[in-house]
Amino acid sequence: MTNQTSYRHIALLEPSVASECVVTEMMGQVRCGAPFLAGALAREGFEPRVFAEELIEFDRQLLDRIAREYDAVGISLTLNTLPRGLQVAKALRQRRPEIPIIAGGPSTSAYADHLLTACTAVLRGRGEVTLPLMLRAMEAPLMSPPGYSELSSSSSSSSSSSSSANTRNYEELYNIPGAVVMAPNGRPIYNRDEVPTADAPVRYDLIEGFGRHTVRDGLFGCPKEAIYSMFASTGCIRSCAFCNSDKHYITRSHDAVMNDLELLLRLHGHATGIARFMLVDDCLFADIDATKELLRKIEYATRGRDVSFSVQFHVAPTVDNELMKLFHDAHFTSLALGFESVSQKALDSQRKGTTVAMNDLAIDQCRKHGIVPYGYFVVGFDSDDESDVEHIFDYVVKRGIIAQVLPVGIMNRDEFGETTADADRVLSDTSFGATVFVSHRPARMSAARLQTIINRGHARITSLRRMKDFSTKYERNFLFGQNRCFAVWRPAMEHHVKYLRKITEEKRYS
Ligand code: B12
Ligand code: SF4
Repeated sequence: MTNQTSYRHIALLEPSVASECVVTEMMGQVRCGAPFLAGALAREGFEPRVFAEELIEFDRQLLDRIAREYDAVGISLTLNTLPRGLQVAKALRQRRPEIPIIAGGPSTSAYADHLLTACTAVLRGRGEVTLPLMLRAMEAPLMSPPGYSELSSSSSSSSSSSSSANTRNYEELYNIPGAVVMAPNGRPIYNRDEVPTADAPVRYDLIEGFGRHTVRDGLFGCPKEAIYSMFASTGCIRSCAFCNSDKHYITRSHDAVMNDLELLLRLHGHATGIARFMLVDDCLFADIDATKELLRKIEYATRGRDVSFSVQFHVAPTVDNELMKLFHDAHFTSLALGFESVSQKALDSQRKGTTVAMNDLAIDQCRKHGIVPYGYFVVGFDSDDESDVEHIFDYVVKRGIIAQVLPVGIMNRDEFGETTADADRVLSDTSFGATVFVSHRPARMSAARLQTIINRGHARITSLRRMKDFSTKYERNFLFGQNRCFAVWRPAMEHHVKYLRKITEEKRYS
C-alpha cells in the first residue's frame, strides 16, 4: 500500500562523534533507528535513504548532495551526537534555507531549544508513525504563527534562515504527538500526547555504504569491521534508578526480526567471512520463553554460517541452563552483563534487583557455556564512597573479565526540556553520554577524586599484563583495543581531573 506524496526523497542522517567509546573505536555500528524509520517511510510511499557518519563521510560533497537531491531531512541523534547533529543541520540550512529538517532519537527532545535554532521540528519518542505524519503536515501550504516572524527576526538565538523554516505550518506540526516546535514567543512548545508506535522492516539495504567495513578508520588506522544492529523490542520492564532507557516495553514479531536477519545475511554475503550481530534490545529478558523461541529461530537461520552475536543482558536469568545453551547454540559469543556494581548498597539503592552473588554466578554460567562475560559497571552513585569504586576495578581484575567501567550519567533535563532535581549537580549538558569523563558531582567524594580513581582503575584493567587471564581471541582483542584507547585518552582524562577541580572550586566561590 503506497500513498503518493510530493515530498518523496527523504534523507535520514545518523551523525557520529569521536567520543571515548572503546566499542566505537573498534567496530563500525549503525543504530537501528534510522533504517527502521526508512522501512516505515518506504511503506508509506516515501523514498528514504540512510546516511550514517560511521559509514560515509559527512563532507561538503555529501551535504551539497543532500541539500540538492532530498526534499526533507531527518536527523537521528543521541545525547553525545547532538552537537554534531546541530552542526550538520546548520550546514544543510545554509545550503538550502527552506529545507525541512526534523530531529529525533533518545533524549533529543530534552534539548529541543538548541536544535530548533536549525531544525524545523523535533519529535519526541519513537518516530515510525509520527515522522510520516510530520512530513505530510509539512507539505501543506505555509502558515506562520501570528507575530512569529517579527519576534524571531529580533531574537538573537534564531538565525534568519532558521526562522523561515520554523514558521512552516506551525499549528499543524504541533498537533502531531511528540512534536516540539518553536512557539511564537521563540520558545519550544511540547506536544505531550502519547507517541504511537508500529512495526516496520529495518531497511539495511537503504543505508549508503552498508557493508562489511566502514570507510572511517578506527583507532588503529584501518577500516573498522561492521557489527550489524538488530532488535526484537524497545524499552525495558525494569526501572533501575540510574538508567534512562524507555520504560514502554514494546516487542516486535519474531517474523519481522527474522526477516531483518535474512536481509542482513544476504547483504553480508557468503564469501566475506564472519558476520557479527548485536541484538540491541534493552530488555531481551522480559519474556524468557519468547527469548528462547527467538534463539531457536536464530540458530536455525544461521546454521552453517560464520556468524557471531552479542546482546546486553540481565544477570538474573543466566542461572537458566537451557537459556544459556540456546544462547551458545545460536552463536552468542558474548553477553554484555549489567553488573553495575560490587556494592550491595549501590545495587539496592539503584533498584537493580540483583546481588553480588548473582553477578558472580553469571560469570560462572557464561564460562560454563562457552560464552564471554563482558561486564558493564557504573561508578559514582550517591551511595558510592572511594573504596566502592576501587573495589569494582579490583573485581574486574580478580575475576579476569573484560569490562567497561563508566561514570554514572545524570540528566539535567527531562524529555520535555524541564529542569530535573539533579540539574545543579550536572557539570556538562550531555552528561549522560559520558564514557570516561566524570560529568556530575557525586555525593560522597569530589568529582575530581572520582575521576582520579577512574583513571587509576583504567590503567589497571586495560593493562596488557592481563592478557594471560584470557583464553579467547575476542577477549584478547578487546583488551588490546582497550589498552590502545586508554593510551590515547589518558592525557585528556588526567587533564579532566584538573578541570573538575577548577570548575568545582569556581562554583563554590561564585
Ligand atoms: C547500539 C547502541 C550503541 C552502539 C552503537 C552506537 C552508535 N553507532 O551510535 C555502541 C555499543 C557502540 C554504543 C555506544 C554508546 N552508547 Co549506545 N546504544 C545503543 C543501543 C543499545 C541501541 C540503539 C538502537 O538501535 N535502538 C533501537 C532503535 C529502534 O531505537 P532508537 O535508535 O531509539 O530509534 C527510535 C527512536 O529513538 C526514534 N528516532 C531515532 N532517530 C530518529 C530520527 C528522527 C528524525 C525521528 C523523528 C525519530 C527518531 O524513532 C526510532 C524508531 O522508533 C541504545 C539503547 C537502545 N536500546 O535503544 C544505546 C544508547 C543509544 N546508547 C547510549 C549511550 C549513552 C552510549 C554510550 C555513550 C555509552 C558509553 N557511555 O560508552 C556510547 C557512545 C558511543 C558513541 N561513540 O557515540 C544511550 C544514549 C543516551 C541518550 N539518551 O542519548 C542509549 C539510548 C542507551 C541508554 N538508554 O542509555 N551504543
Ligand atoms: S539498567 Fe538494564 S534492566 Fe535496568 S532499567 Fe536499564 S535497561 Fe532495564
